[in-house]
Amino acid sequence: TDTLDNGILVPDSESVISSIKYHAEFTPLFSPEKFELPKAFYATAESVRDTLITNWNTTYSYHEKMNVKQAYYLSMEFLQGRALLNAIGNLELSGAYAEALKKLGHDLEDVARQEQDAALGNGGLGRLASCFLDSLATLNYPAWGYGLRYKYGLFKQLITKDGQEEVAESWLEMGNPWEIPRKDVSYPIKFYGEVVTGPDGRKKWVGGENISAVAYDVPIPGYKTKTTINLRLWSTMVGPEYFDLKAFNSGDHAKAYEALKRAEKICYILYPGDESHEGKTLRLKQQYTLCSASLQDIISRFERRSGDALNWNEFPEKVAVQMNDTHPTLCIPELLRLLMDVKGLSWKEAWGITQRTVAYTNHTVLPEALEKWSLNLLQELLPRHIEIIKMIDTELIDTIIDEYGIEDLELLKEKLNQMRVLENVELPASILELLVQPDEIPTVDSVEEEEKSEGVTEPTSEDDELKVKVAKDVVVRKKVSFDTDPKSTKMVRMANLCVVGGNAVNGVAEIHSEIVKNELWPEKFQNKTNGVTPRRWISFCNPELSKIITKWTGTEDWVLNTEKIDELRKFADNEELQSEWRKAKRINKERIVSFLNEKTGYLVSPDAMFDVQVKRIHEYKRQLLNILGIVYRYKKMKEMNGDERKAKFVPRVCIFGGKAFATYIQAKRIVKFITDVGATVNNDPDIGDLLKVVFVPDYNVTVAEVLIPGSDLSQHISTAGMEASGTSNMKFAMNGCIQIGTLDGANVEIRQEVGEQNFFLFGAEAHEISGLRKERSEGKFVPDPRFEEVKKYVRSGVFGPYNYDELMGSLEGNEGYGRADYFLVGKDFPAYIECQEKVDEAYRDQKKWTKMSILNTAGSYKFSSDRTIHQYASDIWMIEPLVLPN
Ligand code: 26R
Repeated sequence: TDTLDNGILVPDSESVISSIKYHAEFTPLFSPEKFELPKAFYATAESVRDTLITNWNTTYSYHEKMNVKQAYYLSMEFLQGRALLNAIGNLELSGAYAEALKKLGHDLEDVARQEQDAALGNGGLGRLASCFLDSLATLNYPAWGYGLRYKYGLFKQLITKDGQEEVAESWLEMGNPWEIPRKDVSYPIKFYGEVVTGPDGRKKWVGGENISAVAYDVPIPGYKTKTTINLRLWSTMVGPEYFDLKAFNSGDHAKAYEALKRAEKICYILYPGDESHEGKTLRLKQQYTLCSASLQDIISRFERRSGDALNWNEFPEKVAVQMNDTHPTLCIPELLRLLMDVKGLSWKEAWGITQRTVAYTNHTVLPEALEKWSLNLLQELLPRHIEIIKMIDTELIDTIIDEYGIEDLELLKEKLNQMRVLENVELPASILELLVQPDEIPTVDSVEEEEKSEGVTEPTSEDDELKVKVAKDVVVRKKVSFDTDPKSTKMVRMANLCVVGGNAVNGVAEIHSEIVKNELWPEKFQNKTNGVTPRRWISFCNPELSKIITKWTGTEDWVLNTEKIDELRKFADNEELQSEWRKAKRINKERIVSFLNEKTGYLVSPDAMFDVQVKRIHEYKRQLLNILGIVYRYKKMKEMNGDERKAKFVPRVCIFGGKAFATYIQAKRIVKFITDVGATVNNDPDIGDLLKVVFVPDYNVTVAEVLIPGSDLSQHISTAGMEASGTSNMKFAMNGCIQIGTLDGANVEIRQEVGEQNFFLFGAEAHEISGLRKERSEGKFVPDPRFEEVKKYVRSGVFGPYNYDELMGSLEGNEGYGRADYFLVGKDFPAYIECQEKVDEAYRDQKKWTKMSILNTAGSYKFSSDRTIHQYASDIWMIEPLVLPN
């Protein structure tokens, strides 16, 4: 065992062997006699966990002692993927473990493949949270993640002859070696019930349904540092007193378990994101559980660390809470409730503290993904929170009136409609009154006069004051009818609540942050361009490339200081580097070949260009544009003879991967379409290796780690203005993969960094989109004949009997097909296929292509999540790194 400069103990392979053997012997999961792969994995993981726990404890007690400000990243999703290779990589123990396992008869890679992906997330937003944790630990920031411990992660995707099928992903079945259950850390969570006022005048929330949230800690190791931070995941349950023994004994078993099941159910499944869909109450319970448990935990830590010097005004000096999208918005009313009702602070104090503590990141501008909760549901489930939300709304209205005045009522109306937290809810009476000019206020005389003119002879009321009040109300309501249709549902707009309640609001790429900005608090709005961790997304998933980067930059420092990668730029033409670069890519492509063969049965050639689009299936991401481009290519190939074909086209393997939300019919049609095209093209003897179309089932973090290093071209082709950032685009660039893309999200910045000549750009720009949609709806758009040709070809039945009318119809706006090519596939189609021809041309010149590839890696250094995290730390959280003493 050795000690490194940074004080880290590095065990040799002998001590690793004895630790693995120890765990193999004393882990009751498997029968004793054999040491097969599953057992080898669990024993290895547990041995690594020992080191993680030691470092976790050291980190925790140092943070406790120093009592510095800490950031908390609250997220409904963490898409962690596998942990073993990442943990030993970060701990610099890969060599020791590989050697130890070899001596025990196993290959480290095979052992690692035993691990289940932890897929507690849907896609970009969840994976970003996980990259952030890696950077936080690596950079020694005092920070934790908080999330939910879903029993079932994101569904497993099967591809059958009917397209996608979903199967529950029971990832905890064999136990999770990376978590530490903390049965002693639990908090009460309440739903429903009612609000009463206590004798001390404080509001009290009583009755209702009561459950507990219990902590499970997942240690997150940093790279080359002892700092090991915590991802605390909550699970829900009730105590044994909720088991109804009486009911059980009388034979009513269902009733006996009822309370238990109701509590446990909350953490059963990860809610599918990427489109807003139902299951509302459960999702709201999940969100509230995350917020309440985490805040109670944070508050109790604050109190403990403060000791006798407890001062609530210092709370924001010790705590920063980041809300990952609006999903944890209930943090705002919950923190207010805890501070006022439990800790006894005034509204004013509590509101000031809350605003200084929380901040919000927006990850999407798709209107259907902007969270709104019905006021009635909230009222029922969280009665105290709705009182608080109404207070916030009232204060906000005051602020808006102060800002815009009451002279221009149309403007005021517009602003209120835009910015209020409550939607379709009438303005409070006090505010309505404010909006009436003094000379418009009716008097007793004027009211009586009006009554007379309307022929009313009997006085309607004896009470003059009441009479005036009613009359005034009528005047005001007439005057400022705030479009509150009494029939529309009253809603709470979570993003608006976040904007008022938080001290910072950020978008996730420059172009997206520009779209998100709002004029009322310009100082709150910021940009924090996303990033990805270079540990998982270069070092560990692409050792071949890593060796080359280390060799040509002269040091391994680039893993921490990615700007060093930029030094590759000056060797981009160097033949030796180029040849090493191509060899590495080739090895990675061969890995993909065997992977695809294993998963799909298709055998593709590594000589072909690997063209990859992997991401959630969504209309705005336009997998349909990609596959229609492929269909066009196929059709052209079929029209030529063999020699012409070979001369004109570069051999390609087109790879798709991604999950469609289970009830998103159109997305599922797209999956089916892609697999149908594959079945036809891949079995066409005329085509051979010139074109293959493969849909990789069950795309996840682990699949990404195989596909990204071996790709030549990757596609990021969303309708401009719709992809907030994208993060796989960054991973592909780092791995020397050239992109074809639109000017959307982080593509804009990637293109700027890697150089325009090294990026295949096409398509309409964000500012043109609404005009183009309008043009379409007015029937002024004339589609390119090649687009018409390709749709007709699909409809002719070449890809089998499935009826593609609806899919093709959606691109035309036929009656009954909905949105008239809302995503502008038809508009961008010609530019796209022409751009793809340029890709072929560039690929033929391998020297040029390799140079472009090198320049993509070199120019990608900005997209390390280390950069992003430093920006959050210094611009939003105001926290500093805290390096553990040796
Ligand atoms: C409200 C609920 C139904 C819901 C909607 C949308 C739940 C989850 C989502 C997922 C969204 C917000 C998401 O993953 N957004 C992605 O965030 C990435 C990280 O910032 C971006 O790179 C990506 O562009 C964006 O789509």
